[in-house]
Amino acid sequence: MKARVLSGVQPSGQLHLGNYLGALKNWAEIQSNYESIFCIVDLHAITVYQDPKELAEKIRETAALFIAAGIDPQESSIVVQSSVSGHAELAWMLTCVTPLGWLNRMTQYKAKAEKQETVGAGLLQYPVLMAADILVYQAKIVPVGEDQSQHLELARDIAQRFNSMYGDTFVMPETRLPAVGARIMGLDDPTTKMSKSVSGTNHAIALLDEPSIVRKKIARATTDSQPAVDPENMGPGVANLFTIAHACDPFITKNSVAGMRYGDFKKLVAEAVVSRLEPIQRKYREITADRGYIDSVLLEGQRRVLPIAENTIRNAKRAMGLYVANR
Ligand code: AQP
Repeated sequence: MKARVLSGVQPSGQLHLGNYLGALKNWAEIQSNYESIFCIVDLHAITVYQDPKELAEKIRETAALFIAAGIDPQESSIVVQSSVSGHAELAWMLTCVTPLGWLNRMTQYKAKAEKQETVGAGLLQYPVLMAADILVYQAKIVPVGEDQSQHLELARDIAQRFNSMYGDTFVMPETRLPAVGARIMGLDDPTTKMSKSVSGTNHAIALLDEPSIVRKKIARATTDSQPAVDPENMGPGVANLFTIAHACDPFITKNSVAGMRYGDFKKLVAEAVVSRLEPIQRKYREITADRGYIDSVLLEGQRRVLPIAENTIRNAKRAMGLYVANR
């Protein structure tokens, strides 16, 4: 039997190159070796305010981008998190075994809370819901970018605590980071992670950015005061551009860029990104031409995974002594 893989993306804005190189590309590469479930985690997105109309559109757009980036809906299940109630149900059970101090330590919570006028309880709760996403499917492998490593450790701690309090119920999940591209930084500030929720026109490259926009953004990317690429001594901006180029085209290596003037180097990076995005954008246009297609994929994904989630919920309820009807 194939081991199960679970991962997700929030439909909270435009998917960017960090999401692709840190997550989607990796998913597409490993999907045939596992039983894969890829989620559009809309319940996570609402931990900060989302415009309802936009969120509804983004959920479908995100699903279409999964497929355009190489996720095969025949092979993998593409699921909207809120369409399987087991995520939220298990999250509550796990909340009750999670010490508050564990959540207060999460760096992403601290960073996001700083930006909110009023911090919703859901923001603190976010990593418990993420643990539930993984554990409800008994997933063994969780391919994510580096920013999620701390949340994954917490998911393991929560699983362990539940298992030791109530008996073995959950499979222990493992983090799987990509070899290259685990942490793509913002073009405007190479010390912060490229992120959907950071504003600014030159922060992120969206997967649906036109080639002219990609070229413009990379031309403006922050570098440093050196004239040319020194592979042994790259500043953070140049190192980030190199990582992007190498992840998009493995033939671009430190040797091949050594001594290049920054202007030429940026052109090379831009062309590598444009070539990578072009087939994704073409496929995206094809898929979205048929409005009903995405809904049919999401319905099929839900149908496939529901029995797995229901089985885990039954087991977790029995373990805790909650009511389960005798049938
Ligand atoms: N910059 C990144 N580099 C590599 N991987 C990344 N991921 C996200 N950013 C990078 C990975 O993409 C998957 C989905 O993550 P997400 O939906 O949380 O994406 P986001 O862009 O981080 O979204 P937000 O809404 O802007 O969240 P915050 O503000 O929390 O960063 C994950 O596997 C993630 O690791």
